[in-house]
Amino acid sequence: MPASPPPASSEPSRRRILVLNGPNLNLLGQREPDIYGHATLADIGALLEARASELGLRVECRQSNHEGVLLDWLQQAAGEGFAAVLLNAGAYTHSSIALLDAIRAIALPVIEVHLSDPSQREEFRHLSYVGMAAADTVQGLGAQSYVVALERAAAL
Ligand code: CA2
Repeated sequence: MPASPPPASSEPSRRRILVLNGPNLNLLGQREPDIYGHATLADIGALLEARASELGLRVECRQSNHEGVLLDWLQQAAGEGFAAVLLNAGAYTHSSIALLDAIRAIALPVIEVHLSDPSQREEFRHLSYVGMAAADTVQGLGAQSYVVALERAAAL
């Protein structure tokens, strides 16, 4: 009797988490290290991949300076098979009712992430439209905010 074929992959399928970064976060590590730290977005991606592997997850990191692109990625996330989204919307956090609506509209949990603690900064950063719809918020821990947010996503 012929041997049955091996499974397509010996690795059990791992839940995928989408990490979205908004405007100017591509500049991380180059300016304002006193506020945002020295880690680049690539460094944060590497940190997340290492922790995701320990947690049995996979991460995919994206960045855009365009509000509409962030909206498209949020709307497509469930269809692309992601289980949750970590979102640092940058300054759109404080201005985008469109992001608030999108987070409310999609079926996936979205965890708001910030490197700094906006509540301890200028008054105009105290309002978060993203936070009004997000399942959770992690802020003020520098690059570690993303890692803690990933751990929260794993626990969901
Ligand atoms: O603390 C955060 O993660 C923020 O989302 C960062 C945003 C800011 O508008 C939010 O209030 C809080 C700004 C990101 C800009 O990133 C830069 C990185 C390097 C140099 C300049 C800006």
